[in-house]
Amino acid sequence: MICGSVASCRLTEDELAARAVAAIVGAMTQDAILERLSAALGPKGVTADNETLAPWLTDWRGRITGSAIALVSPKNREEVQSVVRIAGEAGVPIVPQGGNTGMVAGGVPRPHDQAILLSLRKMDAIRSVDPGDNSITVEAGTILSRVHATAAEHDRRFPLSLGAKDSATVGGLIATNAGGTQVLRFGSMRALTLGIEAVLPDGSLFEGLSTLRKDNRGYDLRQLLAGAEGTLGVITAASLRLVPAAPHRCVAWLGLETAPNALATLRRLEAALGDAVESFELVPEAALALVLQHIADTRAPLEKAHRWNVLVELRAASDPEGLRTRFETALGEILSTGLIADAAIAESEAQADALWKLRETIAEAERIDGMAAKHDVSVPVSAMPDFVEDATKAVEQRFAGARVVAFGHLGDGNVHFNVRAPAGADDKAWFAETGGAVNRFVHDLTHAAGGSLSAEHGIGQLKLAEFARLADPARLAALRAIKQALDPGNIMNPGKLIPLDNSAENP
Ligand code: FAD
Ligand code: 2HG
Ligand code: ZN
Repeated sequence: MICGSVASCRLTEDELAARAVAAIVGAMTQDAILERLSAALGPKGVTADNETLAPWLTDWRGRITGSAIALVSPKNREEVQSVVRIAGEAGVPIVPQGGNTGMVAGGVPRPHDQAILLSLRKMDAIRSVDPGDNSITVEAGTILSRVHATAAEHDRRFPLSLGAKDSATVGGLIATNAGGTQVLRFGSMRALTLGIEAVLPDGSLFEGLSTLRKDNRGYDLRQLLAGAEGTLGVITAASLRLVPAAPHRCVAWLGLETAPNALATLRRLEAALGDAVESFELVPEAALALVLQHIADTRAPLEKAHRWNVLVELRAASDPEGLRTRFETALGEILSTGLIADAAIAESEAQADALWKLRETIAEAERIDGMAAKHDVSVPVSAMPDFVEDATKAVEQRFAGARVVAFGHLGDGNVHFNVRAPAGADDKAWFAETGGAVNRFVHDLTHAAGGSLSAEHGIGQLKLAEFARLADPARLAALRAIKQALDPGNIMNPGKLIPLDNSAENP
């Protein structure tokens, strides 16, 4: 093996397997590890059964299938502590996993890992809701839609949502600092996380479940664990910020011809309606077509197809008629300027849900259709409309026949700039040959525009080499130093997020 630059460091499968085996045999045999895990968690908390493990070893996109010696499902934080201590003593990697809906294969082991896959899904208790404090405290395995429902029972809202809300867990959302479709108004998961309880790599418990809005006791460990993708510890519970309920909503679908027109429309709506504007999602014609083709019970919301579409949602606590009237007036004025070509406002909750379905199932429709090189990029909001149009042309010119589907969170300066193989091409062969060059091309354009190659999905395994290629050395050095300080044995989700130079952890 020759290790040159960080990005070019590669081990053969045999070398990787040999290292994994050596690591285990060096410390404790696999049987001994399983025995200790079973003793700590009981037989129901540990399985090495291939069939049970299989669905959790491959990431949602189907890009990586990892290997694990066991799937462990602790019931409480003490059991998590036991698992972390056993893994530390045995020198075996731990991969924390929530709903396994992540987009960058951070929640599945690497192919050679022989890891302990630590599922938080059994830890899903709602510990408390405090409406007076506008906060909720839940265990890490609680599914997002349950947080929504529980908040609603208390006349409150948890204002972060995304297409995977019925599977994604609070632990995973925090660990990836997830964004979603309400960031425009309320920010990403970091902004909504008040406190965290976590098991650190040495097995100690960080008891940071406070709901304090102000707390200046030095480095913010809560914010360090958020976005750490499980590399600094296992989140076992979290306190989250709630906001007042806003039961009235107006949802509309707009048709327009350019991306700059979309941003201009957002700014006009904000001027007219203030922060009632909670979501503003860009959907290109090609994404809508994929949804209509692959997702059952969907239909085109406007009479004609438009190059671009936008889904807008407004929310208010009271006066639904007033909200609707102000929305109609604002849309009428924008229509008269020609910025938008057509608009349909949902007349009922069912229609509003149907419009949201068109937006939230894009990822699923794209997955059904075939492979895509996904680029979760952000640039300054004001630069995004031109970036989308220009980068699309540049990619289509550079890679003949490539089809760009760029959609998402325009109001946050974040689109999913996904590139599909030419129509009729053999997906697999095209991506094997061209995928790397496409990634580098899109990320170079993003970098040149002052942007980020990971706006909301994280780095995981899939963006590691590109992160190493483009990140500034000071950022990488600081990440590595923090990782080394908290996890000197490198047992917490190794090979994710942090590119280590010339080592086995950077495949
Ligand atoms: P997993 O996929 O299980 O894990 C993700 C990462 O978090 C891994 O690195 C894992 O090791 C770590 N992790 C999980 N639990 C813990 C824990 N308790 N402690 C420490 N580390 C942990 N993402 C967005 O940001 N915005 C979107 O709009 C969006 N839409 C999506 C739509 C669809 C249809 C799908 C499938 C995914 C979407 N995602 C989106 C991606 C995904 O839902 C998020 O990344 C989510 O935060 C992952 O949560 P999870 O519980 O599935 O985590
Ligand atoms: C979304 O916004 C998700 O729908 C998924 O972040 C993005 O599939 C994607 O590329
Ligand atoms: Zn997204």
